[in-house]
Amino acid sequence: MITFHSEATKLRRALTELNEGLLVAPFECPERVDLVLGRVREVGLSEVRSPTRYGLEPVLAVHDACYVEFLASCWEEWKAIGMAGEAIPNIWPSRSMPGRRIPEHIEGRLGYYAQTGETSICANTFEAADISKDIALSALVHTLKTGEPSFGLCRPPGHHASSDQFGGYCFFNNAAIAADQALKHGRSRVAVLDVDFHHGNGTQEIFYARDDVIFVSLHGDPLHCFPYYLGHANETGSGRGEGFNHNYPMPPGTDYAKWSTALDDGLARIRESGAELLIVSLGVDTFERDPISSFKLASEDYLDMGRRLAGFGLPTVFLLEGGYAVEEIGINVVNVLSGFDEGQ
Ligand code: OKP
Ligand code: ZN
Repeated sequence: MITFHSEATKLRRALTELNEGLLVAPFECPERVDLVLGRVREVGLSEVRSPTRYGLEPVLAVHDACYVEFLASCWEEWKAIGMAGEAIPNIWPSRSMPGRRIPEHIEGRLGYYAQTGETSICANTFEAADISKDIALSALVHTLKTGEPSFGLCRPPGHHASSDQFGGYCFFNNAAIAADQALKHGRSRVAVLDVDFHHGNGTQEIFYARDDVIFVSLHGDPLHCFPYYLGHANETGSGRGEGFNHNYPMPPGTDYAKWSTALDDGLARIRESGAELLIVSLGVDTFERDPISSFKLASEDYLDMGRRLAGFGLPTVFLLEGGYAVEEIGINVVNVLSGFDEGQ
């Protein structure tokens, strides 16, 4: 295992998250990185390397160019017109006014490119997202070259980011960018397995009509859980992508016995697809004491998860997604990774 990490991921330090009707300190905070890195070092999991810079070309291969431009300039534009706080969207092209014309005013553009309202844009958001995707790509390239597993300590996370919208703490879809680049490096089919508590709606949207990336997501049922509007079991792909999207929504309270049954089923779908590489969107907000989620996984379950993934036998890249605000985020992430090392 090799870990890729950069202190620059911590450059984004938002002050606000809209949660339960209040502006609170964001759950997705820079301290998460220190907790995970601290545990990687504590158990001597792996060497820790700095990422290589890959520029914007791999980003533009999955994200809309105007969306990327918006992210690059949003904070400066917001400040330039004298807005008092962070850039928080509060109006969207919704069902009753599904306008497709992009406004000029930054408040209108912010809503146009936003899925959700909890994620504030602040200084260095673009820079952190840019390095986060470099971490993902560095991990990918290492695994493609050596066949060895790698871990990208990405932050901000990526799996909610769609081709042209940010949300759920995500800006660039790190896993989607890595999967797409793996194809460009000659792999003919790649799997993204999303084990974060929340449905990976962005990854699903990006690959929904494609058969070269199979997407499998295990998550809280969108009838009850964020992101609410995508992630049902009958979303199986469109066109040539039909059969290459598999959702496993599960009710609040789901424990590892039930969860791991879904995992085995999802892995069987990936096996059938003939995928040559496994990218794991590794969120540990399935943990029983996660502050914003409602599954019941225990710390030792993550060891078993890692062992099962190793037993699956594909070259594997782990990319950090969610997992919040508790000491155990480091333990749980590293349990998956050391379980994987053990199971190989
Ligand atoms: C990002 B990732 C809590 C509501 C949750 C945002 C969740 C974003 C999750 N009251 N709102 O998938 O871990
Ligand atoms: Zn999550």
